[in-house]
Parts: sequence; C-alpha cells; structure tokens
Amino acid sequence: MTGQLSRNERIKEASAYLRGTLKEGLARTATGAIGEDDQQLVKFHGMYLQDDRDLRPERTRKKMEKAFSFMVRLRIPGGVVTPAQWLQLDRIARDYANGTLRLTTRQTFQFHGVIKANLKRTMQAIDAALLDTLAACGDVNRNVLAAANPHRSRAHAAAYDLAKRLSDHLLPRTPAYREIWLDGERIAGGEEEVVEPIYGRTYLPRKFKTVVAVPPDNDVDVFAQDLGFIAVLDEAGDVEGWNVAVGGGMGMTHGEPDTYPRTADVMGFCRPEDALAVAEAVVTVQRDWGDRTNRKHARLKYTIENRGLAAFRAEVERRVGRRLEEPRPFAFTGNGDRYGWVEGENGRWHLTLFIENGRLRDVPGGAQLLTGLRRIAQIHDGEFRCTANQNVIIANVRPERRAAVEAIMAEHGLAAYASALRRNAMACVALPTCGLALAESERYLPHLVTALEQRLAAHGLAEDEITIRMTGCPNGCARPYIAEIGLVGKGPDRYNLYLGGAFDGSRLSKLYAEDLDHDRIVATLDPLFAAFAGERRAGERFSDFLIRSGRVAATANGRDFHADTGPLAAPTREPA
Ligand code: SRM
Ligand code: SF4
Repeated sequence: MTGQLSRNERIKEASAYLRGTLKEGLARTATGAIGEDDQQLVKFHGMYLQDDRDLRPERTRKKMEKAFSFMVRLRIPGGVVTPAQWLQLDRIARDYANGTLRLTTRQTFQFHGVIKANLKRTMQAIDAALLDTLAACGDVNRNVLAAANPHRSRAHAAAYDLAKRLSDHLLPRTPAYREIWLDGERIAGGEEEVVEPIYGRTYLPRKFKTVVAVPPDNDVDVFAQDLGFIAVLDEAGDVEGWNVAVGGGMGMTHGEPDTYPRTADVMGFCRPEDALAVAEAVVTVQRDWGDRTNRKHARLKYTIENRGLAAFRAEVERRVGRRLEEPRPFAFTGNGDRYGWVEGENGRWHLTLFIENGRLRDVPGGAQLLTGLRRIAQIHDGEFRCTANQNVIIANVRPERRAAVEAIMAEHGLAAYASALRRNAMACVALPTCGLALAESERYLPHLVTALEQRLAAHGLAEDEITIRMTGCPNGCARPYIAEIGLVGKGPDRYNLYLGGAFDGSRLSKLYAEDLDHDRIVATLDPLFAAFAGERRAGERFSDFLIRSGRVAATANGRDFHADTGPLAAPTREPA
C-alpha cells in the first residue's frame, strides 16, 4: 500500500485506544457537539453526532448552533433481548431520546435525539440493562447477525450461538468504554498486544460486518456482508459446518464508478470448531491488507478485488493453519421474514410482527406501537428478537399466552401482516437525522408503496411478493442493490431506480432509470408490472422476469454493476 494514511488512521493512532478527548468534550457545556476527531472516535463507542436537519434552515437564519444530538446504537448479537431489557430500552427512549425506538437493518436498536447532557445517563441506563453499545459502529467488527428465531430449529440455535461467540471474540478490548461512560478507573495502557490482541492500535481500515445464515432463509442478507457463515446441515438437521462467504458490501458513491456494491464470494467450508479461527484470520488479513489511505476503497470487498479471492483464501488458510474445504451446496429461497405465528421445536410459539421501517412510536390518534410492545413486554416471559428486516419477533410464547398477546396487538395497532409489497419493503432512516441523506427514505417509502400497491392490484399482482428497498443516499443501509426494486436518493425528491436484484438477495441489480420523482417512479414501474402480469412464466419472480425478457441485464458481480444495461435501458434514462 502506498500513499498517505487517511485522517482517520491518524486519529485512531493518537487516540490511546479510543479515548481521545471524549471525557473533556462531554464535560464542555457551551456546545451540544464534541470535537471533530472525537466525532470519529465516538462511533467505536456506538454513537454518532447528528443534528436535526428539519431545523437547520431556521437555526441558520437565527444564527444558532445546529440542533445537535446523538444517535446511539446497541450491540446485540443475534438481536435478542429479554422483556426486562425491552422495558429498560423503552424507558430510555422516552426519558432521554426522542420517544421512539428504531429497529435497524442489523438486528439491533437505535435511539435518536439524545442530547449531550443525557448521553452518559443513557449509557449508564443501557449498562444497567446488561447491554452495551461498544463496537456498534466504527472500524471494527460490528453487531453480528444470526438467522432470526433460534428456537425454530437446532440449526438456528447453533447460528445464534456462533453469532454470540464471534461477537465476543472480535470485540475490542479497550477499557476506554468503561472509563468514559461508566466512570471506570483508568487502567494504565499496556503493550499493544495486551490491549487489543486482534486489532492493534489502529483497529481495522474500515467497518467490518459479520452474519450467520441458515438456509433456506437468507434473512441476514449474507451476500451483503464482509463475512458470512452459511449453515450446512447433516441429515439429522444439525450443523455439520459452515460455508464461508467473504467480500460483500453495499456502499458506493454516485458518479464514482470505482466504488460499487458487491455480493460476497463463497470461499470455502469450515468445521464448527474452526469457525472462530477462520473469522479471526479473515479480520486480521483485512487489518493487514486493507487500504488505509482511501476510506472509499477500504472495505474488504476492495481488498478481495485487488488481491484476488485465491490469494485471500490462501492467506486465511495460512493464518488458520489448515485448508478450507470446498464450498458445499446450499440454496436460499428469500431474504425476507416469515410473518405470523410459528411453533418452535420446544412447543412454544414465535410471532413475527411487521414493523414498518423499524420505527416504534406512538402516533397521536394512530397506532401505538411503542406502548403496545411495552405492554407485551410486561406480560411476556420469553424473549424479543430483532430481525435484519427491521421487524421484531415475540419469541418463546407459551401457547396459553397467545390470546393475551393478540389482544394487546389489536388494541394498539400492531400487526403481523401487511400487503405483499409492504411486508417486503425496507427503508433506511435518512432525514431528518442522517447527515448523509440526499433524499427522504423512511418518511417517504410508505407513501410510494401505497401508490405502487394500487398499480399492482390493477394488474392482478396484489398477492405477489416483490422486494422493494429505499435509501436516502447511495451508501445502501437498507441493502437496496440486492432488492428486486431499489430506489436510491439522488437529491431532494429524486431517486435512481435499480432493478433486477434477486428475491433471495444473491444477485445485484442494475441502474434502470435516473433522477425520478414520485410520479415518474410509478410511471416507470407500471408498464413493467403490466408486462410481468401478462408474460410471466409460472412461479417466476419479478426480477427474474425482467432479466429473462431482456428488459434488464443481469449483474454478474460488483465490477459489472456499473456496466451499461445495453440499448434497452437507454430510453428510460432520459429526463422526464
Ligand atoms: Fe448504514 C452510514 C444508518 C445499516 C452502509 N448508516 C450510516 C449512518 C451512520 C450515517 C453516517 O455515517 O453519518 C446512518 C445513521 C442514520 C441515522 O440517523 O440513524 C446509517 N445503517 C444505518 C441503519 C440504521 C439503517 C436502517 O434504517 O436500519 C442501519 C444500522 C445497522 C446497525 O444496526 O448496525 C445501517 N449501513 C447499513 C447497511 C446494511 C447492512 O450492514 O447489512 C449498510 C450496507 C452494507 C455495507 O456496509 O456495505 C450500510 N452506512 C453504510 C455506509 C456505506 C459503507 C461503505 O462501505 O461505503 C455508510 C457511510 C460510511 O460508512 O461512510 C453508512
Ligand atoms: Fe443515511 Fe444514506 Fe444510510 Fe440512508 S443509506 S441511513 S441516507 S447513510
């Protein structure tokens, strides 16, 4: 690697294992913000400095400081919390944040709107619930996801167990978190190996994401992740080992073709006892080989593109001290959640609720999702499980409690079902909190889905499951480039439309039309729905139809993502 290290590398190096001047910055009451370098470091502690973008114009006019607050993200491997923990999170949301809980696309919760004066109290309240936010963001291995609902089968339980062990094994060891947020005594920094045996002083070149999947459900979107373990089962249904997938990622920048989303490659197969060693080797190869000069080129996906999968695999095997076996066959059928009640192997029941874009709040005069789930938590003796599709599972419900849960749901507007399109829809947060948003997402997608539902119904497609995902910018937080319909913010009320992602999340989409407003999105999709209704083959998915009929070119891999779709796409790219 040549070139100057990026600014973040110098910040990490000088931070004394993520301490920086966070303690001093938190004590400064003259501003609601913290220093610029500390803004980078605080991410490793699980939070971002943000400001309310709805209020920006007015505050600028009045020459006021921006309306600063923090987003706080929890680290919850596999997304599992107890009812007691749920109640504490609900309390924090109402006492210290903006009165909402946000389920994320990575099986955890975010608080928005925590002002600096409440930050430490929030962190201490999280600690009191035996939870933490360490490594929920930052250049480290982040929250590890597991196929939702471990009680459905022994394989799901094994996936959850692996997710927890991976999370523990790859967790930063710095005492800074305890010192800053929980008033721990400062421990004198020892040798590098002692403080951070896996990461060292400068951690990873960039964020790193790990998941554990259990086919046939790809509900963790394994192909969008840096590292994925895919369960391979024996005849009795137990995990025989894991296929290891590496090098997936979504983020890109408009107009910069050197940046692109990429689906992960399945690199090999490992035995259960080798999984942690394989994960550690993948992380340390990326630590040593990743690009620390250019953050737009620093994810594992680019390391693998640069060095080649064969060289990467050989280096992982060298560090593990053992060869990976060749990948075993596997098949996914979808990347969504299975809504409604299912009975687990233990005779208890699990209910997957549909939560639109993951936002839990009480709408005045409308659905009371936050209160409804609080009431369920008050009577529930199982757990809650977040899904990577921004939904929640009420898990391990005794059969005799089902009626009580359903009664609370009915009273508060909680539902397990929505239309086929809506239950396969996902939007990132975007405005007003996300500093990178170019367009609305969470606040807009529900309206677009309503308009598209009407068009689908008109073509007799109301019951067809089609995945649709929207993000307010090209970073891809709702994984739009592996949806059948992907909409990516370009500017206020303008979106690029991507089509052709596979229903099971295994194939990337292709840019189909640019700079569309609401009416043009509907007008562009409507004839495609009509053609699908008229020409589809039995059982054919929308995206597969678009590709078979030549309307969209299939994207083979990340480097092919920006390749032109050919003449068919050209007319749709012209402005309205
Ligand atoms: Fe994300 C940055 C929200 C999942 C790719 N993401 C952000 C920030 C923190 C904006 C920022 O940097 O200032 C967003 C905060 C918004 C807010 O107000 O809350 C944000 N990302 C989210 C969440 C909350 C979206 C959601 O609606 O659920 C998800 C939180 C996940 C979690 O609990 O950890 C979220 N982000 C993802 C995913 C999906 C995934 O991991 O499966 C991706 C695509 C996968 C990937 O990483 O490639 C993703 N987020 C990004 C990127 C682009 C990374 C890249 O390689 O280019 C950024 C920007 C960056 O890192 O520079 C980003
Ligand atoms: Fe923000 Fe962009 Fe992520 Fe949406 S995709 S939350 S707009 S960074």
